[in-house]
Amino acid sequence: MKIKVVKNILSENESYAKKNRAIFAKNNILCLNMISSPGSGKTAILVKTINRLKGKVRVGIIEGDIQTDLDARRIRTTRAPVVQINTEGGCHLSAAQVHSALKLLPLDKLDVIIIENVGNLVCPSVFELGESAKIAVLSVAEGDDKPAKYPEIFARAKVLLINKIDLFAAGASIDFNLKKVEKEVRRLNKKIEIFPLSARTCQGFKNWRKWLIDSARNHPAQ
Ligand SMILES: Nc1nc2c(ncn2[C@@H]2O[C@H](COP(=O)(O)OP(=O)(O)O)[C@@H](O)[C@H]2O)c(=O)[nH]1
Ligand SMILES: [Mg+2]
Repeated sequence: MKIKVVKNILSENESYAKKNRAIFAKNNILCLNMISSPGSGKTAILVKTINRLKGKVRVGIIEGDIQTDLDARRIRTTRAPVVQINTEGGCHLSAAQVHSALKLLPLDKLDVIIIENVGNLVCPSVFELGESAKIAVLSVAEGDDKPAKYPEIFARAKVLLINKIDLFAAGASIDFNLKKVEKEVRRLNKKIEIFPLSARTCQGFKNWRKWLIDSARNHPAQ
């Protein structure tokens, strides 16, 4: 019985994901679903990314959090359109929630929509939102064993951003072997693009920005 309930939830989610995909295709929008643990730096990366894409790519944001509009306020400082969703305890965004948020965004004026999912490495990787690609974020402060412990998201993501690399230069005492993580992640996912960067210093942003601009221009019709 339990299995049936899970199946129903996933198939209802899939029907909204399909509707969202149709909306993105109609408006020629690249949609990215950003997934990580809380505090890895998703919002900090988004603020710096939006500011670096001005004049090149028009970005809209959907913010998912359990409570508060704190992240939407941070995004608003960039003047990018943003919609905050509060899941009130839910550990991931659903395609239906994203569908409602899309009604509040100026779709005809956007090239890319980035969804910042609820901070969690597990549940958000299972619920499709209609995105073209998942972007995983892992910060060096979290330890280098996370891809081995939580393989699903690293196996499904198109891009991995390894954030907070400024902590190496700052001499912080952290156990994070970049080469080991890259090897482990590529074992799970041969095609993944990996960009080590820092939302604090903007080191490494050049390659991530280029990937976004190229993907916004060249993504296939969904
Ligand atoms: N040193 C350092 N701190 C960062 C970096 N990116 C984010 N932070 C800090 O990490 C904390 C969590 O960042 P936030 O963007 O809220 O993460 P989110 O929960 O994934 O959205 C904040 O205190 C940020 O200032 C970075 O590249 N380097
Ligand atoms: Mg955030």
